[in-house]
Parts: sequence; C-alpha cells; structure tokens
Amino acid sequence: MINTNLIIGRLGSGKTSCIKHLISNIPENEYWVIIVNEFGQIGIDSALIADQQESNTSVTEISGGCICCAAQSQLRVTLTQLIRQHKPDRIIIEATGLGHPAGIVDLLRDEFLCKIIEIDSIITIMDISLFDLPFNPLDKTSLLSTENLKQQVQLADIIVLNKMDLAKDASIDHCHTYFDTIYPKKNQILFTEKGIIDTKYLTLKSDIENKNIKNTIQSKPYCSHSTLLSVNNFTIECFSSESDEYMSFGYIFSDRLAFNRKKLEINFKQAFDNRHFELVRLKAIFNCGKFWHAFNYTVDGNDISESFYRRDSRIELISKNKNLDITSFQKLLFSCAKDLL
Ligand SMILES: Nc1nc2c(ncn2[C@@H]2O[C@H](COP(=O)(O)OP(=O)(O)OP(=O)(O)O)[C@@H](O)[C@H]2O)c(=O)[nH]1
Ligand SMILES: [Mg+2]
Ligand SMILES: [Zn+2]
Repeated sequence: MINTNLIIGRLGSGKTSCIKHLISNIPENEYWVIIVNEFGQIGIDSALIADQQESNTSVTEISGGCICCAAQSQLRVTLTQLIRQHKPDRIIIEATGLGHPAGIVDLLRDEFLCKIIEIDSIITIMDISLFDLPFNPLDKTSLLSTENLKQQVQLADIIVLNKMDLAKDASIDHCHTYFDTIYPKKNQILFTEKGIIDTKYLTLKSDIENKNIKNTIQSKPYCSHSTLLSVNNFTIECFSSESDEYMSFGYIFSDRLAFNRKKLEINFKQAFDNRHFELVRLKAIFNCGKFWHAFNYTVDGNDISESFYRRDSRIELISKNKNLDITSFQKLLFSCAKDLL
C-alpha cells in the first residue's frame, strides 16, 4: 500500500507552493511521486515543480479536466504505472481547484485503487481572505456557501489557511468562529504563508473512512480543441477547453521565440482588468531573451520569477466567460514577440 495525500483547494490558493516546499524537505531515503491535475490542457504547475525537482521525486501531470471525471481512466493508468516504476514511499496528488474533490476520494477508494492506495491526510488549502468578513450561514452568495468549498472543508483532515501576509486583523477570529461550527472538528488548522507546512502533517492517517461524503456536484462533459497556427514560420499550438462554468485556453510556442517581458506584464494586467475577459487565473512560462520567466497571476495578486523550465514558452488562462473572444487576447499576446509581428 502506498501512502497518498490529496491536496485540494480553490484555484490559486497555494497548492503548488505548498508542494514545492514539501518536496524540498523530503525525508532522507524516501522517494515521492507527485501528480498534478490541471483543468486546462497545457499544464504549467508540473513544469514549475520540476524546476526544483530533487532526485528523489518524480512529477507527472494529468491535464485536461478533473481526474474524477474527464481524466478518470488516466489517473488509474498513471498511478499503476508510477507505482510499478518507482515503488514510491509517498504519492501526493494536487487536485485542480475546478474539480470535484469528493469524486477524487471516491475514485481513490474504488475496488481497484483501494488495494494499492492508503489515504493519508487530506489537506485543504484556503485563502485566508475568505474570512475577511464574518461568515453568515444565511448568505448564499458567500463563497463558503458554495458546494465546492463545503466539500473541500468536509473532506479535509488538515486545513491550511494560506496567504497570511495578506490577512486582515479580524480574519483569524472569523475563521475560528467558522471552524467552531464545523463537525467533526478538524485534526489541525494551520496558518501559513506560501503554503509552508511541516512534512510531518503528511503522515497523519486520514479520517475519511469515518465520513460519508458523496460527490453531489454534477459535472458537465469536458470538451477541448487544439489547433496549430503558423505565424512567420513559427508553429504555435493553441488549446481551448470548457467544462462547468469555466473555459480555459492557452498556447505553446517554440523555445526559439523571445518575448518582451515588459509588454507581457502590461498586457496581462490589461487583460485581468478587462471585464470582458473575466480572467480568474493565468500561468505562464516565457522565454524573455536573456532570462526565462514564470508568470503566476490570480485575481488578488501576481508574481513573476525566473524559470528553469526552458523547453518551450507556454501560457494557460482560465476565464469565467464562456463566450470569450480569444482572438483579442491572442493579438495582445502575439504582439509581445517581435518575430510574430
Ligand atoms: N501573497 C501571497 N501569495 C501567495 C502565497 N502563497 C502562494 N501565493 C501566490 O499565489 C499564486 C498561486 O499559488 P499556487 O501555489 O500556484 O496556487 P495553486 O493553488 O497551486 O493554483 P492552481 O493550481 O492554479 O489552482 C502564486 O502567484 C503564488 O506565488 C502567500 O502566502 N502569500
Ligand atoms: Mg497549482
Ligand atoms: Zn470531477
């Protein structure tokens, strides 16, 4: 049986940051397998994690929909192959923030996977800003009232309240008041920055057997398209997909194309400010000439860091506007590489 942790949480809450920290503190003599599930088809997180990959970890990506529905059979095959190949001491699965966490737990406990997977602590990472205002159970518009967040809280053995550097004074009090109403009580509630938690929390046994949580979220079929564009002799792969209330789209460019970092920043900011785009997430890695940069944008902040992944430039965006005209974003993006003009 392989000890397995599931890390869940909303889009951009800090799941990948947490995993990056955990693998830099992997106990000696252990080998870990990390599986990152991404909603879009391109996948950026596994490249970011692989950036600092240690020799005692392997990172695999399952992109293109939630692993409990669209990518279910892929999860079974991937898990079996990785276990056979690496005989890992631990598997950590990062679920997509747009998936169905209870469905993933059901899948890990199905008659086939329950024979090889032992579920250790399920960790839910939440933005502390969810508690900027006190939670009012009558307020149906509150994010905490959504089925997805309720599921994430119910499933968790450990709650990680992340982005404490952005916390308002009252947030911690509101948060304790909220968790006092949750039964059964959580094993641990941790307050963090950058999702930094001790690896000891991974080894706690999950209480999931004692919970009867059924996935009540109906998923719509996941449909995706990919095309190849040729611009000035450069081939560009374009992807788009949609499911439930989100759509994602993105591009992969040749490593030979250089982009202007300043222009990218200006255009990304403009796109986030543009109401029509309704962007909720942007992740990218770009060849910016001398350096390669990783761009990581959420609705409440962004950061840009140097990237050691240099195989190609890639970008993935998630929008709430399913009628979004992607070509207007595409124009902005292509204008950042002089060889595409
Ligand atoms: N200010 C602040 N930013 C943070 C913190 N933790 C993570 N971030 C930033 O939040 C953004 C999203 O972090 P990720 O770790 O990629 O979040 P994620 O949950 O893996 O995102 P998805 O996989 O897209 O759902 C990045 O720009 C991080 O640098 C924190 O404690 N404080
Ligand atoms: Mg992530
Ligand atoms: Zn699903």
